[in-house]
Amino acid sequence: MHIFHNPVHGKHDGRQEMFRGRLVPCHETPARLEYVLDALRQRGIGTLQAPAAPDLDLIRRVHSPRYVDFLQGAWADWIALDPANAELDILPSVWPVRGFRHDISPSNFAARVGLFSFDSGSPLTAGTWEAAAAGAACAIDAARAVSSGHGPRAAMALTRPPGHHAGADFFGGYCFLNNAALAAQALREAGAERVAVLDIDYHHGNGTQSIFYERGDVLTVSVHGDPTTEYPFFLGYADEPGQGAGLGANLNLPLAAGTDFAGWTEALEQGLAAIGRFKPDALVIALGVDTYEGDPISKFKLRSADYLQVGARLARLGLPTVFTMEGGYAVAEVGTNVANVLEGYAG
Ligand code: OKS
Ligand code: ZN
Repeated sequence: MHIFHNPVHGKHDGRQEMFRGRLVPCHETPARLEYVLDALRQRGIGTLQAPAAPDLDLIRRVHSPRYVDFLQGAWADWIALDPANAELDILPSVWPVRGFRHDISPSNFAARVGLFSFDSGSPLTAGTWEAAAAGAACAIDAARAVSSGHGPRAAMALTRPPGHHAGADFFGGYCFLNNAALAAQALREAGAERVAVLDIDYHHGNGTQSIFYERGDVLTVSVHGDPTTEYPFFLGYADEPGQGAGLGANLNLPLAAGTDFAGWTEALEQGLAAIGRFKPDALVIALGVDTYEGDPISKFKLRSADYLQVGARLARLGLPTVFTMEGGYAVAEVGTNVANVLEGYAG
């Protein structure tokens, strides 16, 4: 398996996120990826390669150009406000909720940050753009790698920051560019007529869903903690079937907090059945391992050995497959669990 890893992921290194009235240390840390890299190297899984330069045109076909411009320039704008800001991260604090205008372009920096985000848990730092763009390049290159050969092939975009919460024009949930959506779009443009995205992170992939909600060429399926109690709360319910040309091309499978591997597997099988009916030419797996029983911010009960079976089950689809790295915060076990998925997949 080709593994595109992001050599500059560590440049995205948030200091703090807002949680219950306090600033607390970020869960989404550079160490997460280093554990995965160590586990893969130790077990000799895959060949690691760095990505080429990011295809900014493709990124601008998935994300709105004005959002990409904002992300690219945000840090310079922040420093321009006050050079002392270099010691601080950018954290959103004001949002245009119901009744506000979305068709305006405020020049105030806090207003622009709010226009392009949805929570105060996702610090934007000096190196966020560089890391996110290189991560997007990993996803695009992984898609192109599985498109170029004959028969089923698989590649992984082993990157952070993660991507599945990022929408066409907003960041949040630690995500800035939607790597899974970029992989799906790259697969389409490389010739796959129909692409399925299966999101098995603990959290609903709201960004991916919203990007493809009105498209019939990309099926989005997500198995996740019930948003009634779990982040991102405002999307990810069972009654979101897609719209317009995309009607019938979105499937949400929310599960109660506390769900174990048996219950989770039942939902996975429903998702796989929908993917089978869709008859995709290629597959993207948004792979979060925050479904692990020891995850500090999530509430499913998967065990490390279960991930071997998950990988084996996904391989049985026999489709060209791109994995993107999403959540997982039991830092020391993230490496074991991701490596188990890939080992199970390789068989
Ligand atoms: C509230 C908690 C934010 C949870 C973000 C979830 C990130 C994730 N401050 N998404 O898949 O793992
Ligand atoms: Zn997650």
